[in-house]
Amino acid sequence: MTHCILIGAPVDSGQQRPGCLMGPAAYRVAGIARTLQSLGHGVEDRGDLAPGALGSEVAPNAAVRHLPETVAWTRVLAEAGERAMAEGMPIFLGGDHSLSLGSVAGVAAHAKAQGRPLFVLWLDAHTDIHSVATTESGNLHGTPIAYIAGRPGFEAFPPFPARVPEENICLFGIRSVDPAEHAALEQSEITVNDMRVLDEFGFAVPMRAFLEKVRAANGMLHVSLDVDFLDPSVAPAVGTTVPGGATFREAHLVCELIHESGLMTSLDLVELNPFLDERGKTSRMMVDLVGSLMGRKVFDRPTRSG
Ligand code: 5AB
Ligand code: MN
Ligand code: MN
Ligand code: MN
Repeated sequence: MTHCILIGAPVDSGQQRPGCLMGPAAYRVAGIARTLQSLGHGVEDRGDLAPGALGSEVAPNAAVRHLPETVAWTRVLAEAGERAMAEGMPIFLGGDHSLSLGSVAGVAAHAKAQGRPLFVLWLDAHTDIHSVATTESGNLHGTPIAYIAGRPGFEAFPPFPARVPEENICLFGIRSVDPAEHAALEQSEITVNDMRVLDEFGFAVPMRAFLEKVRAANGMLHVSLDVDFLDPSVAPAVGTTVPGGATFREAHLVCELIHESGLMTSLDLVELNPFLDERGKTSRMMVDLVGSLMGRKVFDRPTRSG
């Protein structure tokens, strides 16, 4: 049984479709606490965070939106995340994906203090590896991977506490990559499991391979689940839909494998925009996936990866 710490992060400044700020409320309405409790876990809901006072950071790239807000959120989320890691498993209720600049910073500070390597699993249609300098849309929800990997261009942000080695980062479900991101990834050791790979090998084989790496290194595992990892037919409530995503069963299988590994130590739920939903369908789907991540299954059977 895990002590789950819910941290509401109504971040809406990393993109341009207002509504992600309603995400934490939608997860609560969809029964995230009840779901976790029914699986035997303890739940502590710390309510919603608010960004601290805004600074006057100016981006080197005129396209960039809401830099001071994003920096302020990063600070407050990193603090809350580091504190929660010492007490249980933080589950960040987003909020757009720019919240992961802060959540992963907090988790990385904790892992560093523990002397354990941190691994990051990014379930997403997008690679989110723009820097503040390369983003063309100016939407900072497309940048956290670059910050986490310690890439340049984040001078306006608090220094990342302990950069996550590229070999420890796995992007999974990818099907939309900008040219600057493509160039960055070609020069990197980050694992990119795009849909081409997942179509050929299935979801289980590459997922098990990554989880085995985490286990072999006695690593901590942060999972960042972007709603657009899922196919828009099962999860329409997201501003950046991309066709050809994970189906209902593929997504559940991924979550079941992560649970069976016993490795996950923190989780982000990001990019849910309840304003775009169809009668709560996406909110409920995300809570359902949290159930699988935290141990719901039809039958107990010996795990194959552990
Ligand atoms: B998400 C795009 N690469 O930079 C950009 O949803 C999309 O957190 C970013 O994965 C999508 O604006 C960010 C075109
Ligand atoms: Mn994302
Ligand atoms: Mn995405
Ligand atoms: Mn998105």
